[in-house]
Amino acid sequence: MFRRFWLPTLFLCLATLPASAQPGYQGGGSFHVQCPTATLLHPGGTGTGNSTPATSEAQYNGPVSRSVTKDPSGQYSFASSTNPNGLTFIDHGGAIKCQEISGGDGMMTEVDGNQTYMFSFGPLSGLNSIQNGQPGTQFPSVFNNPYCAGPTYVNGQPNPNYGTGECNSGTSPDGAVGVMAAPSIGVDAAAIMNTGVLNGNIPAPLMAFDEDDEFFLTLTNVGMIMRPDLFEQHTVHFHGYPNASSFYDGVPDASLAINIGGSFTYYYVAPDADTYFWHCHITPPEHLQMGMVGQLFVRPRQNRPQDKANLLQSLAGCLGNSTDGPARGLPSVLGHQSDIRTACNPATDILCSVPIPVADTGATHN
Ligand SMILES: [Cu+2]
Repeated sequence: MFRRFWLPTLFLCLATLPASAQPGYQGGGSFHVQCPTATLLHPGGTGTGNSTPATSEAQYNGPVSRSVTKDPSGQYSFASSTNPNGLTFIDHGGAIKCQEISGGDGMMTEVDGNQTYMFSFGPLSGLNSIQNGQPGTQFPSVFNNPYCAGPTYVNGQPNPNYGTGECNSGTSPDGAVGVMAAPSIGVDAAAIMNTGVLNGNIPAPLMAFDEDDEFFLTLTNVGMIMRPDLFEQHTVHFHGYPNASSFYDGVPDASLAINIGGSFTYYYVAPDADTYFWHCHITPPEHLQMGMVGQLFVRPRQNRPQDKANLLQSLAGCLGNSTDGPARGLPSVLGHQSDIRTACNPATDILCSVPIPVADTGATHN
């Protein structure tokens, strides 16, 4: 009943769109690429920890207690008559970061020049950064542009979109492969396959984002062109990482795995700055050792102090209340030590790896 009603309604709506609003191209098959520009944690705008989370970092001024009554699209409400403030949480700033990778195969050149076949992840975003030894992780403002570096893809395959509306500027070499320019919708599956097949990187594409970020990582399984006898799934597992949910942990028997021809966007928050490694978790002794392993950096919050700010103040702040700071000669602003996730007390926590200064030396940032 629902479908009989809904489909004709959809066609009717499309038919009545003005020509300029109709999609220029619709594609993607079973692939997708996902990178939101606003989220519950990072909606942007005044009164939040980062007013422009889709384009830049914000200096850390201590936690902000904030309530939201609707999601960024305004579609869903969290408020009710008994809970008029909706969701309340602590906002530490941070930003939104995105990255896109392929799971497939590739060739590794050994020191003696020998070519060795590998299972591997390959970069599908930030290609220019990857080529320059940088992470392929990008802000949405960079990621959400069609990859467009020139008439050919990195592997030498011609880019059929070059010179068209999808790729006519040559100015988004760090954009995501498969993303299409408006008004097109969907993704360009041919671009993903042309770039991702036999384009593995050893080690896997470098990832780096910041403490307090949200990270959206799209994995597309492009298959193994050198091994048509195989039908390998792939996943992404951040090793030793404080995942919010095992659903995104990439352990296939506890979660899900991505089939050939499929895309999946993993979601992470970043509570613990550290150096990690990540790998495919499909029969790890095989896929990991065949090459599906890479590095991950979560940069610490201490990289984002206010310019000219007192370093001790911005890192330590108050120990959880507004009277502690003044008692120690510090302002009453809350800081690093007020958050149980980042408080660093070496006397009681052997894992505390970012100790704050023991005394105020008057040092300032910049
Ligand atoms: Cu794998």
